[in-house]
Amino acid sequence: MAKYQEYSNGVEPTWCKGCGDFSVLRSLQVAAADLKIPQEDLMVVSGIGCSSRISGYMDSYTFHGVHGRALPIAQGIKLANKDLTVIAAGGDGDGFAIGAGHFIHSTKRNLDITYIVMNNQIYGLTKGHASPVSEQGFKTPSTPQGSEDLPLQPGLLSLSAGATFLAQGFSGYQEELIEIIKKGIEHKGFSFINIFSPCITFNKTNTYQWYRKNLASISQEGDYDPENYQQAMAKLLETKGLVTGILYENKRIEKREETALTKAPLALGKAEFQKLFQALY
Ligand SMILES: Cc1ncc(C[n+]2csc(CCOP(=O)(O)OP(=O)(O)O)c2C)c(N)n1
Ligand code: SF4
Repeated sequence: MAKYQEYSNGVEPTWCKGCGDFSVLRSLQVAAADLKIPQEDLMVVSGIGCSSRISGYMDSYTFHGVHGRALPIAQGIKLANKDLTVIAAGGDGDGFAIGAGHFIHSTKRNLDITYIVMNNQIYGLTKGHASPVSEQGFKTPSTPQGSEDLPLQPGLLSLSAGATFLAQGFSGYQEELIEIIKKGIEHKGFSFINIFSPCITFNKTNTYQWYRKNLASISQEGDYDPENYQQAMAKLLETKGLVTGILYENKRIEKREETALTKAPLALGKAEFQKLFQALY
């Protein structure tokens, strides 16, 4: 039986004590252990930000990329070796600002990748700028009079881009979070998991207490059907996105076979070479 400790490289996270990302890291390790994913078959790719440091604490294959680019890197890795379990991870700035285009197109492309966003509704690493999901009126050094923009809703964005798996979790609800991550990894397609993960240092509004008070959970709702797209949309609109659980899963989608480049022959065979030669000359 695999243990979650096997997925830890023993490096002590530099996150502030109490940061929600500790819980996400542990949940990912427990999920990997429960699913018995061999460490050599697990790839964790991240962008840049406090949350993106998560790849630096995993004992698996990892890639700490550049800001906003976890998803293109993850997709390249998955196409090269489809036998890997590929997890992409990062913050709300990474995924919904600079990386927003990649988020939409990765959703649409639906490769079998799990995308974990640690959403603290702020830029933590750069010391508290407003992010695209910060609330209207949110005061930060970059928005001293309060953010004028309406917050983007990642769940609605993902559903409209053609999501086949959408879930939301909260660092403070670890049991639910572990189950969600496991289901996301098991889903054959692009799984988006938006996790409310408080930044205790810079975001004094969206705290653990605030989320506990404001988040609803659909995990306990007996009549909620995750295969119902309209219901998922309605739930997100009704709760303004403040809801946890598996909101939508489309299992009916037929997946195209991805050819693993690592499995393809490196050299051209004689027949292919002749065909190519004839086409050129
Ligand atoms: C191309 C580029 N632009 C900007 C930055 C500066 N930068 C680093 S992290 C970051 C945002 C961090 O916020 P988020 O992704 O939400 O992660 P968090 O730190 O909150 O976990 C920014 C703007 C950068 N490193 N690279
Ligand atoms: S600054 Fe915020 S997001 Fe970054 S480690 Fe500290 S609590 Fe976490």
